[in-house]
Amino acid sequence: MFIDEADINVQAGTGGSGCKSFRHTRDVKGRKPNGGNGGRGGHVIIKADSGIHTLREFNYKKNIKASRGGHGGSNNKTGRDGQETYLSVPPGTLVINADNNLVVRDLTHINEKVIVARGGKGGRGNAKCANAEPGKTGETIRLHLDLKLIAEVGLVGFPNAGKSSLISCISKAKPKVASYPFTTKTPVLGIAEFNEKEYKIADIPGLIEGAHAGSGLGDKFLRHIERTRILAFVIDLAGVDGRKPWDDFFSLKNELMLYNTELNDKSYMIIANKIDLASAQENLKIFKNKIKEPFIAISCKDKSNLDEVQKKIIKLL
Ligand SMILES: Nc1nc2c(ncn2[C@@H]2O[C@H](COP(=O)(O)OP(=O)(O)OP(=O)(O)O)[C@@H](O)[C@H]2O)c(=O)[nH]1
Ligand SMILES: [Mg+2]
Repeated sequence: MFIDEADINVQAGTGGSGCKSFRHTRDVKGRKPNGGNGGRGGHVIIKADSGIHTLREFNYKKNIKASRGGHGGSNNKTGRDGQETYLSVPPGTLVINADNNLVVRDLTHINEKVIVARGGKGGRGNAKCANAEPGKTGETIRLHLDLKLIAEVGLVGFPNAGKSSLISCISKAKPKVASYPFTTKTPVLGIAEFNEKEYKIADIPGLIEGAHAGSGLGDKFLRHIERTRILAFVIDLAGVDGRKPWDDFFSLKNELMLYNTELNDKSYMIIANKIDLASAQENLKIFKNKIKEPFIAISCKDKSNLDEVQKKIIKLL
């Protein structure tokens, strides 16, 4: 299951207690305090890990606690620091303080990490202060994790337009392709390469008119194209499902605007797919007249004009 949001409670470890002890000697006056300090509690650290693709783990792991610091010992022995607890999340995860909605860190890079809760300081032993102290409590924080995929290109289109077919043709990602709508239910990332240039491309579930009001799978997946640099509208030029390709294009733009007007400021390209079909040939001229913008007619089936698509992507990037 692909989960892109999670709420968790995090608690860093408490510091170890300072030790109260005295050097043994027959002479009472010579009894010097020698209690060591407690160790620091473990931090809780969130790290972007390339091997993790969803926040699913946090569906059932909601309360996270790091270990406490070791207590101080006699002979000025300092307690061990508590072990850090690492939480792995997919790159592209926004870590948000749930109490004030402020972003703690946007973990966009692989291996980037952030300490979200600091372990409590260990208490001082009686060698350092007259009465040995207890360790300080570790920080606690409520976090909202919000995954927004990081890709350069986002594919947007009606179901069955051929988005998954396209990503399969130009990248190593092989999402399921089928002739029924909403085959793709979760976003898929692929790495494409063209002319020695590499870029990430995201295939997201199909969008239909009224998605902003919940029709189809809704528009929640558009969050995953918010951060892409460019958008590629994939249109079924053949109108296999009985709609008009130009209506599809205007509906898609409208849904994007209703979701977030900033999406309309992104550079985009238009890909008219299924040109191998006769009905697509018939629609070609009307499509040109109606949309009045450049587009690339392709066929994922025949693998025709795919280089043009890649060239245009590289140019826009
Ligand atoms: N004739 C023809 N059929 C195509 C072409 N590209 C894709 N198809 C077919 O169109 C159907 C839908 O393709 P998908 O790639 O699954 O479409 P999608 O946009 O990912 O669909 P959803 O995941 O449902 O949103 C499949 O039956 C494909 O075989 C094409 O260029 N020509
Ligand atoms: Mg698909």
